[in-house]
Parts: sequence; C-alpha cells; structure tokens
Amino acid sequence: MDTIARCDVIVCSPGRNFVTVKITTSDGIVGWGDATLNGRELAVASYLTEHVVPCLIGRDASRIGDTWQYLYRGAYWRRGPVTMTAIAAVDVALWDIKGKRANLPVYELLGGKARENVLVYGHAAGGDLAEMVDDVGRFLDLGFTAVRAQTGLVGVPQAYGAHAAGSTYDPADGSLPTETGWDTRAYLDQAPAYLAAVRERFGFDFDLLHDCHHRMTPNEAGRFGRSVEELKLFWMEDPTPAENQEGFRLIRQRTSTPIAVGEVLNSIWDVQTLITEQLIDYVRTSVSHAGGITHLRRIFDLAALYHVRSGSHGATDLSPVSLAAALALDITIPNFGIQEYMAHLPVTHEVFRPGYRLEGGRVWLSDAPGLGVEVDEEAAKKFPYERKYLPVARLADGTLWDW
Ligand code: CS2
Ligand code: MG
Repeated sequence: MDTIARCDVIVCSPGRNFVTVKITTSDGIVGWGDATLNGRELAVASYLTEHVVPCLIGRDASRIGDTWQYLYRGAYWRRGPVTMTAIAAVDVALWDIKGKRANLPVYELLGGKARENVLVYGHAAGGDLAEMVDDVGRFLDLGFTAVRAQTGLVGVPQAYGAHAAGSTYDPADGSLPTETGWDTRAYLDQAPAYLAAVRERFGFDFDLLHDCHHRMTPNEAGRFGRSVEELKLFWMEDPTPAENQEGFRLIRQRTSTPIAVGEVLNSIWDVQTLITEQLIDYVRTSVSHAGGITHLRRIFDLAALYHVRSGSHGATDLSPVSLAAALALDITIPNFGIQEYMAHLPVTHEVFRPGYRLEGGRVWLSDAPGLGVEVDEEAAKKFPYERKYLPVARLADGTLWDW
C-alpha cells in the first residue's frame, strides 16, 4: 500500500501570496494542491499544519474519497472557506498522485476528454472607459473570443475593476485593507453605458462578460440585468450576495441576462437552491475553495441535471496548480461553460511551472501524468510571505459595503 509519508505546507509569495500542499507517498510519489485563500492564507496554512497533516500520515494515498469524508465529517464543524480550501488542497494533491501512479493525466482518470481544449475568458480592465475598451481590443487581438470588461466609476474612488490595463489583478498592496469607494446609483447609471460602448466598438461576435461583484440588492440586480439585455452579455456575475440564494428568484423574474455565481462559495449546499431552482446559468465554485476535484465534480454533476454550466473562478489568487486541476474537470464534464483565465505574473512561474498552454483564447492541457505542474521549492524560498488583504468598500456615508 502506498501511504502518505509526509505532507508539507509551503507558503511563498512569487508575485502574490500562495499556499501549496506537497504530499509525498511512501513510494516517493509527490502530489501538489493549492491551499491559497486570498487575504486569509495563514489561516489555511495553520489549519493544515496543526490539524490536518497529523491525521494524514500513514493513510492510504489511493483512498481519495475516504480521505475527503474523513477530513469533512471528521472536522465535525461543517463547511466554510478555510476548511474547504484545506480539504481541497489535500484532495487535489491526492488526485495528482493517483495520476502519476497510473502514469495518466488526471483528466483521463475523470473519464477522458469531452473536448479538445478549454474555452477561457480574459479580464479587460482600465482606469477609465477608453483604457478599458482598448484593453478589450487587446484581448480580441490575442484571439480571445470571450472577454470580461470592468472599469471604475466616475466620481467613485478606486471602484472595483479600475486598474491599469493589462496589469495582473492584485487588489491590495498595503499591509492593511485598502479602503475603496462604492455607489450603486453611479454603477447603475454608468456600467450599462460602458458595456454598450464595448459593443459599439467591437460588435457582438464575441462573448462579453461582466462581474457585478456582490454589490446590488436583488431588485437592483434585476434592474441592471434588464438594462443590459440588448447587450447580450454572456453573463452578469455575482449580481447580489449569494448567501441569500432565494434573492435570485427576484432577479430571474426581472431579467433574462444570464447569471454566474459561486466563487466565494465553497460547498454544494451553498449553491443547491441556486442550481435546483435554476436561478443561475453558470456555477463558479472553484476547485481550490470548494473541496477539490472530488467535491467540485459533485457540484458540476448536480448542475448538469438543471442545465447549469460550469464557469470556474480562475483569478491570479488561484495558483497554477489550481488552474491545472480546474482544467482537468473543464475538459471532461458534459456541462462545461467557460473557464476564467487571468495570466499569472512571470515571477509566479519561477515557482509554479504548469504544462497547460494558452493559444487563441483557449487552453490546451498537458498530457503529463497527474496535473502536469512542477513546483520549485528552492525558488519558492526566494519569495517570503508578506501579509496582504483584499480591499474593503465603503459608501459615501462611510457604510461598510461589499467589495
Ligand atoms: C473576481 C476575483 O475574478 C473574479 O471574478 O471576482 O478577481 C476576485 O475579486 C478575487 O479572486 C478575490 O481574491
Ligand atoms: Mg468574480
């Protein structure tokens, strides 16, 4: 029996903070998992080191499902981003090992390819409308057929999405959360107009996505969705905080604009109503925050019953290990929708060397056994952790709001 001989938790910051799990078996096979939780990295690292790792040593590395149940039910306390990210990292590392042991890419273990490559979307952004529209053009010139468009709001300081065109998304550069502004009235006035400007410039032959980032009430989200219907968005993302799953019934009553939700959620129960009542069109739960390959495939299987497609989160705070695992699911499931793809900084690839390849708005997977990602631990030592936070948002009167 090939047992788990050691489990290391590697915290490093090549361009931004990452937490990586390295599991080594008694046969010397190494598997990698991403345990990064943006702004709360050390909580997961400690959860793993102090509470999970001691339970793993000596376990049969092949028993992925049993280990998942052991870590989920065995914790007694259910769900949550820290727990589910920790479980996800162990799960993905064990799938990586199982692939290496079988000398097969993980996607073969999941049933084999259902498509040749994976459709992805890029992030166009800009400090103002002109910059953002130019950035959309840049992605289209690169061959992307799906682009997310975001920009700031006139009169609202540092509103989400307003960052230099082409820069890699890294929300906070201070040691404390950056305080940004928000104004829903300005957003409802300006965002439909700036998305219309994109359509005016580039037409309708590509998929245009937009992230509302959790800031509206269900009624406001219904108004927003209705106001952009003729722009034929591929989706409006996170239109309202999704703890209130029932709120999406109101949005559905008001607009046919497709809806994508899930990146901040971490279990099948968090999206169960959204899926079974068909309140969303895409589920965005990620392999690194929603319990790994084992749990995310259950979410996608439930989603398939209700015509909900996948749209996995893939921002730069999910490491290349996470993206490789997401791609293994993306290429095999029948209800694949789209995969978010934000290019990691070159410095990140000094530590993480993935085998996937971006070409013309699609990603081609490596045929290497396992996930096909190498992690350079020596290089990782050059990039010590530095505490960073996601920003917070406040309304003009100081009310703390959803960022
Ligand atoms: C965004 C993320 O990519 C997205 O859809 O919502 O960039 C999100 O803001 C970050 O991943 C938070 O860490
Ligand atoms: Mg988002």
